[in-house]
Amino acid sequence: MKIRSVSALQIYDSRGNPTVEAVVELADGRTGHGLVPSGASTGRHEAWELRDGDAQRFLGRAVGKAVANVNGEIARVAVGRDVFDQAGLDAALIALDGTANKQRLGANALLSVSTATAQAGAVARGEPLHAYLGQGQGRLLPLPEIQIFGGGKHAQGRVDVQDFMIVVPKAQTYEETLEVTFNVYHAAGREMKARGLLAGVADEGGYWPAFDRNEAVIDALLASIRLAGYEPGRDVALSLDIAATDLFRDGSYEFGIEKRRFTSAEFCDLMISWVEKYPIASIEDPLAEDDWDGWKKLRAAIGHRCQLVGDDHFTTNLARIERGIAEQSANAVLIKPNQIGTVTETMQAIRRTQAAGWLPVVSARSGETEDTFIAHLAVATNAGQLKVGSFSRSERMAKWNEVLRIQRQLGARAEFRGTRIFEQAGIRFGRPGGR
Ligand code: 2PG
Ligand code: MG
Repeated sequence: MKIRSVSALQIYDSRGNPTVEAVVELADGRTGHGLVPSGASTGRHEAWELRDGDAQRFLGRAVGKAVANVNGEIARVAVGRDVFDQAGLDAALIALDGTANKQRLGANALLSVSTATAQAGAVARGEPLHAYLGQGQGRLLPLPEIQIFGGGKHAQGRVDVQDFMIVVPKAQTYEETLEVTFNVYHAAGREMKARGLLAGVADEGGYWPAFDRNEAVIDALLASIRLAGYEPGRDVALSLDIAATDLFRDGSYEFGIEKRRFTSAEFCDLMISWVEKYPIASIEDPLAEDDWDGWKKLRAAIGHRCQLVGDDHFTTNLARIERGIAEQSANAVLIKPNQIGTVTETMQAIRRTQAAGWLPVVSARSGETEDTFIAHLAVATNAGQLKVGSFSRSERMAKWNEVLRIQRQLGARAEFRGTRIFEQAGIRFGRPGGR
């Protein structure tokens, strides 16, 4: 089935910022759409997000150039191609851009067309997207990592740590994870309100607490878990995204709200002490993107008992993942399609992670859209984990809900391993009973 036309328009993400939607139209008139998300705590090694930079319009954030690139150069290369040749299309897009980080045409322009093509391919085959992408091999429903409190750049630095999330070892099914999360999320909201600590809701829908210490948020999370009737560690475990690249300035790590500075070695020790003290199953970006020595030290110290996920550290970039595997700097990789810019490269990153015995965590961005591509990607690749923010706001719930629909489509073939996925990577997290 041939691609008849490719076009784009400027739409808006969950922060109201402009972003790109591409439409790939097939010879028979059917279409696929690709909507691109946008990060706030971005890594230096991410593929380039092209914005117009005209301060008079949308504070420089308009995406008219990216839209024009889709309508012009990219459309000329894509039109007439076989929609089922995703790898061929993605290779052509990469070659057309010609730069190492996709800065000429913009990774947002390229990804919109790459995902729209995948969508159109699925439509043309008459298959759900997960089945099309995974060639029918996807059946593992992901373990959700769901945010309860948000901080960092998503809450104007009101606390330093960016994501305070939970995973649910207790859950035997995907639905049970959602029910437990609902209970913890609402208990946390009630608790914050009662204590007069609620400053608002952060970018990904988690509560935005007015605390003066980062560990006070962890304590509040543990209290919320108990309030909801669960035992921390045994029933519900913690998952943090430190987003430490944002805390790293002039060679040291800084907790702004606590007015504390740490060397890399001290920050590693702090992370180790948290894993000893709290029932933490996973930590993302515990160190800055290029602090390779710190990462290696941490992995050697706690990699057997805690998932260590590289986000800014790897940026879904195969070369960086290869280096991480060679140097044993982590044991898991956050997967964000817009960090790298094409569907093919994203899937390669997942496969390489899995081949190393590491765990991929498919992730949304803090600026999201109603697109549910990543829910399908997680199932298609049997990635095993999905992180899309909190348990509120439709751009988040759209993804959790899509997994429910996929589960129904899969029927008896669907599988849920929950936190048992960690054992696959030799990670035995936490202590029964928590603190
Ligand atoms: C992250 C993401 C999502 P952002 O750091 O993992 O939480 O944030 O999209 O701002 O990079
Ligand atoms: Mg992150």
